[in-house]
Amino acid sequence: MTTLKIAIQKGGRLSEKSKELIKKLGIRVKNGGKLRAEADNFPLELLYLRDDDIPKYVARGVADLGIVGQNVIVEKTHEVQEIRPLGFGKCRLCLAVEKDLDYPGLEWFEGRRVATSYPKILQEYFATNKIKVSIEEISGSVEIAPSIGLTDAVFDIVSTGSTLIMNGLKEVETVMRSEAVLVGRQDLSPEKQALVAKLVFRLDSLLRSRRYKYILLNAPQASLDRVLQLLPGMKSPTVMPLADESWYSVHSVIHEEKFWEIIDQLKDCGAEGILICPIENMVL
Ligand code: PRT
Ligand code: ZN
Repeated sequence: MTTLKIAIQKGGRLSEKSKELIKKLGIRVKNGGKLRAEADNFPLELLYLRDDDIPKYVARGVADLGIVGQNVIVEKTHEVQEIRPLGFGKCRLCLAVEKDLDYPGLEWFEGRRVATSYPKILQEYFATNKIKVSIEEISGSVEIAPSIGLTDAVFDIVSTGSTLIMNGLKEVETVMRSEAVLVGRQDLSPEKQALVAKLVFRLDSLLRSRRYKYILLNAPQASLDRVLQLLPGMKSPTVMPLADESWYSVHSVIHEEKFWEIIDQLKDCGAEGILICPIENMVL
């Protein structure tokens, strides 16, 4: 039988969220070894790897799918297909300098030394901006490089920014933004493509559900039409009469982007008892 192989980070910032995602896709993973595990209700095998190796394993076909940060995909330049952004592991890759420096602009970097674990992304960025720098590749604790006199600046991943601050540095340029993505190898067999399509169908339903909320409210008959205009729903809202004939119960879904704006307008229409619930899955 055909089995898909998915590579996820073994231990690190993306591991827990990757495992949680697989669970939310309805996949039950049997307790396996440290390096691999199998699912018992979907033809899927999990390979636990270092994130840096995931693009190569997927490109070479050792794994069919992978979950990894876009930063690693871009740095490693292996041919993999980005299937969906996953909404976690969000960060940015930034240039940072000593906090007291009066930074004039990118030209400051001309002839300077920069420490990073992402030399390819950085080299390409400076080449595009026609600035010559000397890149010092180091594999960890990049932030201490200026204080120990190794380099003049750093290029590193930032999420809250507190690591930079703790090391007396400040962000001066954002080079790229990143989040975890589902990647796939090219040239999958038709059987494997069918399995990937099944997983992506579930994933889309899950990702869509995160952008919407289920809303229930009571609306007075006099403003029912206005309330319904505010709540178009997936097809149209559900409307049920209450025991008190001048009131209706209305159920619908709303997009997170317009959430507060709509709630304010509903209140202005006299809506009461507004309940907002998360949606687990949204299958179209
Ligand atoms: O062992 P393995 O090689 O698998 O893991 P790793 O140590 O290389 O990576 P890991 O687990 O640290 O990160 C995995 C991925 O998470 C990265 O490739 C990014 O895509 C993503 N990510 C999201 C981050 C961060 N946020 C992040 N904050 N990766 C690293 N950091 C570091 C950052 O460099 C800083 O030193 O965390 C520190 C704290 O950040 P602040 O800004 O919140 O202080
Ligand atoms: Zn790594």
